[in-house]
Amino acid sequence: MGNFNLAPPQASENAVWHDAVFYTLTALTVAFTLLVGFLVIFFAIRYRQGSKVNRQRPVYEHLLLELTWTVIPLILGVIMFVVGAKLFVDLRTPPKDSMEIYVVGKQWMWQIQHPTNGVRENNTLHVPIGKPVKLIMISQDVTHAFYIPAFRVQYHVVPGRYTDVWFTPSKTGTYPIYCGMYCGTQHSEMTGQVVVMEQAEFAEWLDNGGNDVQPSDLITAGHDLFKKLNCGSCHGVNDTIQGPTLQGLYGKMRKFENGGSKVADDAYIRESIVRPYEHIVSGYGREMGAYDDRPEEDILRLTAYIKSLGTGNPTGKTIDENEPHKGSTPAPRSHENPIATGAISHELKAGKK
Ligand code: HEC
Ligand SMILES: [Cu+2]
Repeated sequence: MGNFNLAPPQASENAVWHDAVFYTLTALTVAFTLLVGFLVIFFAIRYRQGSKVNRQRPVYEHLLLELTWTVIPLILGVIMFVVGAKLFVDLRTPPKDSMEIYVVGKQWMWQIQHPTNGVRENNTLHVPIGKPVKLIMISQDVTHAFYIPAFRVQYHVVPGRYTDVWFTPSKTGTYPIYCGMYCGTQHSEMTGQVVVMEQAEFAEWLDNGGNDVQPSDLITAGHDLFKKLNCGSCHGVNDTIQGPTLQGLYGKMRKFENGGSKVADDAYIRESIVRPYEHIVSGYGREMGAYDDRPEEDILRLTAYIKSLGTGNPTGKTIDENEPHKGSTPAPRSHENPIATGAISHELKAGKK
């Protein structure tokens, strides 16, 4: 409960005003509710049937009292209206010099593109501190709502029409993005984060093409995906207990647990990722989960990357993110390849099942 907050941090210039209006309205509402409630109860008790109070001269009119309870709330109401209306109009009027960023909402993710150099990011939005940012938004399917509580902004993201929302970040850090409009099964998972950076840092980030820039070639994209999906935790530079190496796999003859064999071509690699249990490599078990929920595009990328590690290793790439599960049996070196000695299948069968 240590970091339980009643309200999100105020990370945009408008958040301060938003909260001022919100809390003032809340305080006024509570104050008047208490005042009226108190008077109701007080008079109900004082003038209850049979109480011995003086009822000789009832008051039917009292101009000063009536003016007081009319004019004071009127003034307060007008002040709140003017401040609230100004805030509302400001919020709907992005400054002319705003930095523009495009946002596409779709079930169930946010795709973001920076127009200056086309940097794209998914579910992450990098913005500089102290500069007005205008998001131009549209939906690819149903109505969503782009919501950043720390900035106190939310606006509809509608199919077939551009909408916009703007803010000036005032505090560096990472804050959540939510979808604020129910949009189907995984609506609650349609989240992301906005990263507020120092201006210089942001300029550098943008110049470097962003962290999540989509690589244009398949192999690099496949390599990124390989890292992201943690394939390297089982597939390293050498065969290990966790899994066979994919180095030089393409075009190699594979032997299977059930006795069959096959040349590792594109189709085999695809099948090994999507339905790994179809052909279990000799010496291993059904350790690998099926990646059958990935789009074909991803499988293509992974296949291209694995091919690039192929016989002869034309790109000179090696799998570098090989970090077999920490705390498990240390990875055997290739010169003592347990598959060659047949040791691994015993170990696997004895230890893992
Ligand atoms: C939990 C460990 C684990 C993870 C994670 C894993 N694999 Fe595997 N993988 C294995 C094992 C064990 C085998 C050998 C048994 C088999 O054929 O299913 C294998 C086999 C393969 C093969 C066939 C290799 C050969 O020698 O014929 C390919 C290709 C492959 N995996 C690709 C991937 C890719 C791509 C990913 C990430 C998307 C991945 N694997 C993630 C454990 C893993
Ligand atoms: Cu949504």
